[in-house]
Amino acid sequence: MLRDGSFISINEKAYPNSYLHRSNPNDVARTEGLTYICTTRREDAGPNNNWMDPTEAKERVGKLFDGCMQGRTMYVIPYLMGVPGSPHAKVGIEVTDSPYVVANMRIMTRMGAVAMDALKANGGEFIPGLHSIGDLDPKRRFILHFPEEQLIWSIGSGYGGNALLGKKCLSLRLASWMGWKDGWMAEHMLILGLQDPDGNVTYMGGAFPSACGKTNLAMLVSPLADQGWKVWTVGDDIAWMRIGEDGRLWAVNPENGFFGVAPGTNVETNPNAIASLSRNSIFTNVARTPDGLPWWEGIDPKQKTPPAGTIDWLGRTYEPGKGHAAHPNSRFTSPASQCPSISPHREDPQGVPIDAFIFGGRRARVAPLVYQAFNWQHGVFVGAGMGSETTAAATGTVGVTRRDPMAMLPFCGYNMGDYFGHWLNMGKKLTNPPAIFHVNWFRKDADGKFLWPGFGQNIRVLMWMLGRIRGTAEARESAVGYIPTADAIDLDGLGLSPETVEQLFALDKHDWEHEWASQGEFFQQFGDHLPAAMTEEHNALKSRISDMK
Ligand code: SAT
Ligand code: MN
Repeated sequence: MLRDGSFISINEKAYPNSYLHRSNPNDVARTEGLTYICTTRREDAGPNNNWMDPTEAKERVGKLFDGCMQGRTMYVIPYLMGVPGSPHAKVGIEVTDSPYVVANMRIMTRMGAVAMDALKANGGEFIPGLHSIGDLDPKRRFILHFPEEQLIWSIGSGYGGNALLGKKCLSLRLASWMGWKDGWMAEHMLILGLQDPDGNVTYMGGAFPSACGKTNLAMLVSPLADQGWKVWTVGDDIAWMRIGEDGRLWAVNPENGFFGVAPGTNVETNPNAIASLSRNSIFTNVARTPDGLPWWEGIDPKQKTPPAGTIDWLGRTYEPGKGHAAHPNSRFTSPASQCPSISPHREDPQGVPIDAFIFGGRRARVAPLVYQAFNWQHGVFVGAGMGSETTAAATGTVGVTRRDPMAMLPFCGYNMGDYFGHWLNMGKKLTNPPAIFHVNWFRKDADGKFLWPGFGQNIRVLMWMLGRIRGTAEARESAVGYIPTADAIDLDGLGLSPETVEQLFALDKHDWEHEWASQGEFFQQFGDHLPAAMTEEHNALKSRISDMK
């Protein structure tokens, strides 16, 4: 790759064994519009997915695969998603003509002998994935999933979730289908452990859309470490969860690395990510300084522009003031084992027990800093009604609010109406269901400034959640859920004015009327696949909003 220029060296002293890759400029993010679920019945894919008939898909896209690897090397990647030795781990085999994909998969999954051993142990069962970068023309780009036969075909893209087939394709789209059929859950969730001053660790799963801070929250460095509060990282993107014999939900991170958003990552916002990416890492679409260092917007909290002579993500000399040096969706691929906060329980085959779910999105308005759902059914509704402003993680307009239930809109491999039903059913089987919360770190004031400091200080919100789980933290009932009472969250030392605190927790009747209507429009497309319980919750919310002042 160094020889053919698809890898560019990075300063070996500063970042041992690390490389830069520049993708094709038309291939810099997941392409949701070119992603399909191919099921026999259209309604199984649901209105949340693009659909193609499986036979038609194979004929149409099969033609594009004809001879596509001619003159290239074909790689066969056996990989394991899940913990080695666990009966729930899944073997995938990806065939690809992209060495960049191989190198990323080597970090993101458990590859090679460990997967072959699992294959022997499970009687030869695996999920095939066929991948070619094709000619990289978006007109001939397709990411196809065949959930009924558990098969993936991807052509025309070499980027992230489009091409690293173990990630979104296998571990979310196909796995969510399997979970639906077999009674478990595959979710777009980070998994973290919150350690209290007595050393007890409580595990939480957090669903946030791509590029909304999952990696930062999963790797949070506690500003209250001297008081004994700490966060452990189990995973930053995907959780597979099963009901244990104790009636609790147990979660495993099926991945082995991080594919994190680079811009904004620095020693202050996420020191654990900086440590994770300090060696054995791949940087995609970041800039490169004359010293051979990777550079992105926000890599240095103090320095806004890169050193003179920096080469931007497109390979041109960067001119200050002219756009970004790094692409907004530039990424680092780094081994999970290099994260200083990695949990000692990351590789426990049974996973870790989950006591809370955190749903959240990017909302300049509407959603308060935190609230708790009244119960499981209401919590499922809170997740289903989630909205978030779009980010650079997918191609398309950035910053428009869209409904993104459980942050799974681009990743649910079946009809989302049925998916809500699956969540409700799982709740019925759990004797000890996680408490459900909604957070919004991104609320802004009238001048467009963030109200909440975020990052490490988010631990204060996690501490309140822990208090709620234990029955020690206070809350008041509001139209949308339980909201912390005035001093139930420890805000000591943050220097927030009383007005800021009030704005953080304020509910605006007009905003919520809009929110309610937008949720209704979204739900309506699922027709009779939408569980009655969701309509019930939506109606109940309406009456609570109308009682608001
Ligand atoms: O899908 S990717 O892995 O490219 C990144 C994301 O959207 O989370
Ligand atoms: Mn993700």
